[in-house]
Amino acid sequence: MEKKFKRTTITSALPYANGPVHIGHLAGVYVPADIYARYLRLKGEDVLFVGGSDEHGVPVTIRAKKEGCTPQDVVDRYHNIIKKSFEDFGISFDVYSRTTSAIHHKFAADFFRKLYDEGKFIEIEKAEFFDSDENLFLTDRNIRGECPRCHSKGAYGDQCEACGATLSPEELINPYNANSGKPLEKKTTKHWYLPLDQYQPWLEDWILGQHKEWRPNVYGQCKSWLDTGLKPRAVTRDLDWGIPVPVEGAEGKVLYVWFDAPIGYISNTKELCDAQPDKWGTWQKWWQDPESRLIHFIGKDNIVFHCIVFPSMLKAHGDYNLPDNVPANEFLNLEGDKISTSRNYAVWLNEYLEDLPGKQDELRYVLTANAPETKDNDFTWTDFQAHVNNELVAVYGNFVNRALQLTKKYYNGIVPECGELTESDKATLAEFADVKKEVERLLDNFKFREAQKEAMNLARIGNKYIADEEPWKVIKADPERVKTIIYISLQLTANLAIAFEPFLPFSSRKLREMINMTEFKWEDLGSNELLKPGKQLADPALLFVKVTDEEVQYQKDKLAATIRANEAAAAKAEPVKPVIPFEDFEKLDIRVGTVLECEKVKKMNKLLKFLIDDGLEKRTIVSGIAKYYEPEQLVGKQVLFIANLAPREFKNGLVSEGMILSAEDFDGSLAVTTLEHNVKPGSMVC
Ligand code: B3M
Ligand code: ZN
Repeated sequence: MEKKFKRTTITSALPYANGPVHIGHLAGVYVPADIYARYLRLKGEDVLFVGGSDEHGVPVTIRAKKEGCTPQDVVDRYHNIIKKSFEDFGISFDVYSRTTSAIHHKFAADFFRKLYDEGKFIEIEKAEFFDSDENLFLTDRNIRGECPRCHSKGAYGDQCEACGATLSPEELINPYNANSGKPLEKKTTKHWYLPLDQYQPWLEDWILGQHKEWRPNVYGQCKSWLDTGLKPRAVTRDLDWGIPVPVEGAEGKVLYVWFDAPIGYISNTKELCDAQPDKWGTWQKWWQDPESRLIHFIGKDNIVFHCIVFPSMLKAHGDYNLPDNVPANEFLNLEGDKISTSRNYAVWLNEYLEDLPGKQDELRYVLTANAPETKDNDFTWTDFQAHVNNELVAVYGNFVNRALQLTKKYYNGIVPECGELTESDKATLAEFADVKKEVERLLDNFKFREAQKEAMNLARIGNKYIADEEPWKVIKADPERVKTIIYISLQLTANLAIAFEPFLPFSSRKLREMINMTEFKWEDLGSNELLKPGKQLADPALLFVKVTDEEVQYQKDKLAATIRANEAAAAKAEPVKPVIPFEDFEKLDIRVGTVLECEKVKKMNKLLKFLIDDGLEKRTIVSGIAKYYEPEQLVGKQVLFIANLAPREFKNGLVSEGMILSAEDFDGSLAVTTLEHNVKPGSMVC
């Protein structure tokens, strides 16, 4: 049985304030949450849309260390950048606050304290990895070492990226600090744990039994966590950045960021309600009244925290509503690659608007059209251009422009009277009356991608109608009939302004201004009396303009430059090989040789064959540098070569008696080593 709710509390994941937000965040969390909030508001429902920055946690401290500033400096900077990006993209939060606020600190500490006092935590003491230089316990992700399964170096404390194994730091061979490379020792420390295992039976019933309607990816992930069996989870950390654990004997410990962050949804609500009690009532109304419904919008990496950990915290506390739904999205990739903050591989929202000013709705549209609702999806600039040009410009914009231009041309921009309806008029009206029901059904089920498609169908209906009716032809023979055609087209136009409002708020507003529609509500969608005859419309302007090939190329070039920069950085970061004793070096006989002859090798286009004067005799050496030199460039030059390397035979029978030394540049190209001034051939290199 459907429960009836009086109001809806919508939360969207609090982004970490250690970098700007990118299109992946927007697509996965904020655009869908915003569409939903706008839709409910348009329906006249009571809605609260909560956002905020997640400002604690280790990544913030790492960034601060790298930049030589305080964690507070880092979060101040990014909180402001992120907040502004959300405003710029029309994400209509009712409150956007931050977890460093005094209200939040107190609220989260009180929450912890209540659970602590009621004996809801267990205390566990155990040895953990510790870096004595930095006086720091390390998180799993900041510990690296050799994988116990595949023995690749550099596996993380939680996972080996080479073989995919899930690991714990204890399993790593020779663990070291991922940031400094320093080997780690172990030190005993005490923490408080939420015994999730005790909540397992309850969670099984609540999620697996009562929430079969959740998205399959969400339900499936919960089920797999539950099938594996839940374990107690630490809710405190040894760290000097965060909310101090409000318990005696907990000096130097803070609440784990994933304990305090979701409480931020509640404390941010409190901040809003305390500031405007007349408008919002009490925060308890939004979080504890059983007639309020709670919806969390998140990305898939946050599912366990929002479906298992946070609900267990709320359950342990006892006074709170549990989420009604958690429509988590999968990931958005970019041009076939994983978006990555640390590799700077992303389309950052602040940069997008610098490059493509005013095109907020274009991005919102494309991100929803490609929303990663059921599987990971890919954003490409070519696809972005196609969606904008072929749909927003050619369908929606084109229809609206035709309807408004014709009204201006024939009726000075005044809405004409509607005459008698033909069968085709009636069919068109019936078609767009149906769209409302369909869009609603989809939005109610968090199917934003399909819902937007339906809205676009309205515009397609309009385009087809005008194309079929050909008012520009009919106007000569039957001017009365054209009034009806334009009247209907204008009603469709007004419907589009409503239907697209949740998805494309900027262009919707622009359109409403053009048609002088001040009042509008979702209920009106499907009506053919939105614009009354005699109403004066404003001057039409284009709703959307095409994205040019140059704009697309510019963005592609920018990403390519990032990839190149990353490759260069990775090459630079290639660790130095293990230390060797001097005797090992002495085993190598490196000498100077003079190139007597040099030629290409038939059918082996990478190779050059050298004849070298090595001081005693002539020897042949083959080297894979043909791509970088013409043979004649090198004749007469003195090069360095290894004289005592075992001879190597190539497929064609050619034997190389040594190896010429070359330097490999970061782009993979080779430069042969030569001498600053000539010496006798055969001279030793030492
Ligand atoms: N800051 C993780 C993330 O941005 C985390 C979400 C907190 S929601 C309470 O993916
Ligand atoms: Zn491995």
